[in-house]
Amino acid sequence: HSVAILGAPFSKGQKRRGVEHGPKAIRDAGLVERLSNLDYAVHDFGDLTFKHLEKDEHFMHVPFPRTVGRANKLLSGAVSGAVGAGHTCIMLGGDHSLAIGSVEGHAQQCPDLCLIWVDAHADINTPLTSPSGNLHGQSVAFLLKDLQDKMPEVPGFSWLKPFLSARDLVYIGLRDVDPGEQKQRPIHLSFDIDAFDPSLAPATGTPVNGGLTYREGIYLTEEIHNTGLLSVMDVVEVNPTLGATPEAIEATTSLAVDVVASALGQTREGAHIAFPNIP
Ligand code: DIR
Ligand code: MN
Ligand code: MN
Ligand code: MN
Repeated sequence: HSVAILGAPFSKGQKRRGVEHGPKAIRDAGLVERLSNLDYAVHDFGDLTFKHLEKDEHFMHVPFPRTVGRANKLLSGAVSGAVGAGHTCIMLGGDHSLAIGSVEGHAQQCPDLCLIWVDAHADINTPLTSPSGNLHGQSVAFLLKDLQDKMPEVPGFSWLKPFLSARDLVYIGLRDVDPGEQKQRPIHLSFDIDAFDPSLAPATGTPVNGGLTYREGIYLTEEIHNTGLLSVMDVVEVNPTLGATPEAIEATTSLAVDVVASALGQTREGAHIAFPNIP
């Protein structure tokens, strides 16, 4: 098994600065070492470099449409390349607008993928419904064929054709699926750290009370690992500049490392051989 790590230090899908430091903060919390300890060959491809566009007028009340569109086009190519080379790909954001390019690049290699969106938010606004204008709250709307006639043409996104059906998407982990219902499809897990309760993940831009417990989040990623079908995972919205204390930042970044390690097979009980006495 080999894992590609792709950093995407990008924040223009929302208005709070600092989330572009997510990739460094998650690496500094020990991600590569943890995955190496799980016996993966870890290929860290470093961080993508995103161009600053001088002229990028609002589209309606949506800021930085061309900057976000271009960043996602670049990310799409990188994810497609990593998956095409046979890696399980971990994309470290950055804000959640990056899921547009991440899922699109994944779909270039795996057109039959399904998408699991773990988030406090649905991120399915269109520019017409969005209260904030922020593109990180609109990622899913760019991907869904079902919403095509509700989506205006946003500058910067002409390269993107919606490809996902609503039935290819779930918002939380599947818990009870009969064997005959199961489909062997590559999984794209898009994990917004704000899905967790703010007591666990305080360093994020839009915390909402009443989130996942540690046990719930890790259960979810353990079950996703057990499917054997995880192909690409996004970890987004870790903003190390928004922790009130060093402890709050550390709690958030080490939680991000835990969910990646768990999605890649780290078990809470540790590695052990079942029934070691039976040959
Ligand atoms: C809100 C917040 N629904 C919006 N979305 C966030 O701006 O569209 N997504 N924070 O993660
Ligand atoms: Mn989100
Ligand atoms: Mn969210
Ligand atoms: Mn495994």
